[in-house]
Amino acid sequence: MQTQAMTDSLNKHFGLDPQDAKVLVVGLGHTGMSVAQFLQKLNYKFAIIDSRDKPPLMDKFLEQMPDTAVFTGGFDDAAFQVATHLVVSPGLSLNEKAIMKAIANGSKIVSDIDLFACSVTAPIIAITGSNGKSTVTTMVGDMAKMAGKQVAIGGNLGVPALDLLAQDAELYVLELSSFQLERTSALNAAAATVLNVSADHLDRHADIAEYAQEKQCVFRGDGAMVLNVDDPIVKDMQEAGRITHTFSIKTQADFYLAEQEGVEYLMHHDEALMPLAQLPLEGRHNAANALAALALGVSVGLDKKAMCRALRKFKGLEHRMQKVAEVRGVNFINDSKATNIGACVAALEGYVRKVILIAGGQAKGADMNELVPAIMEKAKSVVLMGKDAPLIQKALEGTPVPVYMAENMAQAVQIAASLATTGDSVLLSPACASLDQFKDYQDRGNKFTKAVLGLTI
Ligand code: UMA
Ligand code: ADP
Repeated sequence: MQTQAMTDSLNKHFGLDPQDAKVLVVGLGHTGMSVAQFLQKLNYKFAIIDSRDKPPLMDKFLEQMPDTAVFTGGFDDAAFQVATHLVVSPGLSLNEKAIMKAIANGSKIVSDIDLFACSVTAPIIAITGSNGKSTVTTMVGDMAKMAGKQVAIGGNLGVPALDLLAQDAELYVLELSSFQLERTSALNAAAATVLNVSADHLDRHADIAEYAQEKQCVFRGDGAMVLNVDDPIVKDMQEAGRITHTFSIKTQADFYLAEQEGVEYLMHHDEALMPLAQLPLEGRHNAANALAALALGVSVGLDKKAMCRALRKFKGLEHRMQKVAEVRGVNFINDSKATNIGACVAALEGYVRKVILIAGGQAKGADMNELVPAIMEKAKSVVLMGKDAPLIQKALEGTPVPVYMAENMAQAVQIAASLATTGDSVLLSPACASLDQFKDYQDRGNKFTKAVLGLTI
């Protein structure tokens, strides 16, 4: 889109007139930096503020925009008072005192996703949900490439949306978090999905109903809706008069699983697309992800054969049901990205034979009792670690599942390995965030891998 068309669109949607608007970019992380570059290109007047003394992208910012006002080390009231518009980074709550005050005084909230949505004419596929966003976003991106499309992929997954504009793509695939969606009003995706809703980020959202409502914002506009009918909250998001594609791994839907002559297939209505066994991923929830990706692809007209070719080649993402090694007949699986209960339950449900589960970390306000039925059904024993291990231990009191406590990952792997016999699986699927004991979920997964590989020596 030409610059003039972008500013016209931003003016129409948000009153962002390059002559009058004074924008305050709140947060100098990846999002803030991408917003600042975008506003500079369009000649908007803006300043940037971050509550930290030295935000991560400060040096890069000063180098690229030495003449732009930048405030750090707190939220200075004066900076907020003059702002007509605030672009608040997703890591910051809109309930911050300074932000609430500015809104009350008439400042408008615009998100980086709004700025992006007003700046493209190519279709957008938007993907949200509690779990599976990154997997499905990557799958859809691979499918579009395989179908010969010039596609740009990003959002919550790595590259900030506004940085994708440089690629001038024919199709954009965006992973969107509830934090990005709660402050976005101008998105009208050609196809969108909420993959599932389970308790997560309840330290930031009032309750699961509010969290689900924010996810539902992905369906604003008139594009195709892709709905998981296995999830009661998502199923209820259906809107009359909209093009809808449903998917399910439990029942017949537009995209579903069915057996034909002893082979289980990914189906679209009565067309068998490919045998499920050709999807090279562990875990039954990945069948749901593949069906969702196919439904999104069909919504924007991607070729089904090309999409299936991409699925057959899909290797999965690191730290999501990733097979680490088989040691003395025991399979070790790294699902460190399972930072909430829904992901852990999905991982357990995918197993036929009982596993040894390693879990624990920061519960983020979730009710660990919700883990109990899946653990009782699918775990032979549980090894717990991290800050909220006692919450899971308490939830499992009175059940027949043996619980072991570990100080660190190396010890957890040792204990799990000593409990396992040939044919067993040891599954790291913590149901919790990692930040109490690790740098992030990657660090936790890497420490698990290291400990497992150490077992062979
Ligand atoms: N922060 C402050 N003060 C500020 C601004 C930020 O303390 O003034 C803190 C935040 O509380 C947060 C951290 O800095 O802890 C980063 O926040 P940010 O909004 O600046 O983050 P960005 O660097 O812009 O990255 C964000 C997403 N991060 C979050 O939503 C926390 C990235 O998703 C995303 O890749 C990026 O935008 C580009 O779109 C990461 C993430 O963890 C992967 N997302 C969460 C998740 O997936 O669960 C939602
Ligand atoms: P997100 O980007 O939403 O965090 P990921 O694809 O990174 O999703 O996967 C995060 C965690 O959720 C991993 O533990 C993964 O095994 C699990 N997971 C992936 N897809 C699903 C799904 N459809 N339902 C439940 N859990 C899932």
